[in-house]
Amino acid sequence: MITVYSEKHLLRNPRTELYGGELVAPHECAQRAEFVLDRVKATGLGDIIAPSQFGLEPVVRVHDAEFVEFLRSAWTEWLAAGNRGEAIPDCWPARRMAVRRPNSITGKLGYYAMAAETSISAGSWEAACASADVALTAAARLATGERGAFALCRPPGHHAARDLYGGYCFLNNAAIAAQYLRDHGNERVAILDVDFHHGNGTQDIFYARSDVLYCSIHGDPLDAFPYFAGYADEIGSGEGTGYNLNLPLPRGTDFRVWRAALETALARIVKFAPGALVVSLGVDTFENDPISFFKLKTDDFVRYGRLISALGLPTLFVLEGGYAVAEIGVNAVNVLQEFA
Ligand code: SP5
Ligand code: ZN
Repeated sequence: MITVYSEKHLLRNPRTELYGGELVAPHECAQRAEFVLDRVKATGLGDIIAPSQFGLEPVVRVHDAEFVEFLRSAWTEWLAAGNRGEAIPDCWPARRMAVRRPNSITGKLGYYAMAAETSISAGSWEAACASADVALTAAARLATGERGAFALCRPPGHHAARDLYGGYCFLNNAAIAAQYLRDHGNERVAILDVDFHHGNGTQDIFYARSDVLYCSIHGDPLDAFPYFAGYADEIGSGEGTGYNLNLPLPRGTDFRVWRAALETALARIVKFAPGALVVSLGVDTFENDPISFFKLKTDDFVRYGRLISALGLPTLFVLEGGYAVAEIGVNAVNVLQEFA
């Protein structure tokens, strides 16, 4: 199975993450991608290729053009305004306030951010573009007939909505890839999101559509980030009603319980009969993940990779979260084992 990787992920190297009332070293760090790459090499998963550049056209198929322009210029504007630290929002359009885009960079950060942990720093935009290119390059491999491909994306993407960034995400790599697959020969595309967190961004992008099915298994938003999306009664809207499936699970969920939810999601995907499957592959479901509360063990990742493989669909794996840095490579590549 082919892996697409770009060393441009190193350009995403913030110093800060707002966490527990402190500015700490970011959980979403460069070492994550390096450990996954090392494991791909060590296991001989398959060839590793660099991405091609697709430009912004496939990006603005799912993102708002003014939002994309904001991301492109945010760091320059932040510095020009005389700020010394990294760009962090400190004011939001809360209930009954005007949801309108201000001119000031600090106002725009609040307008476009869905969370404050994701500091914008030099190079973040360039890394986000390279990450989208990684997903698109892998998607193009599927479009030309390969059965499986692994997009080793960093930064991750599934919290980025049409016009929102946050949750360590800027551009929604999986959504951009799913739209690309729609635009290149597939009438229906399914997205299976197995990251510990609900992919509020992916849900948002496809919420009113019946041509892209979104299924997610995640920590119950009553107790887990992103808190304001991921409830079971979010089923889609308009034509998209019935094409969004959220399976929130409680603290302490182990593989027995998690697998039952996976089987529910897989049954829904089989009924949908997609031409291709995009897996938002976060391995923060791991028992030792520092910011999550599921209890999956290293071998469980092999087991669920088999279940996904058994669908027999052309499948694109897009790396999302996973913060037990030393184990992320083994856990992620375990999922891919059956495909290789
Ligand atoms: C892609 C992805 O996995 N993004 C995750 C973003 C998480 N953002 C903030 C998480 C805050 C977690 N707080 C946990 C408290 C544990 N004591
Ligand atoms: Zn996550």
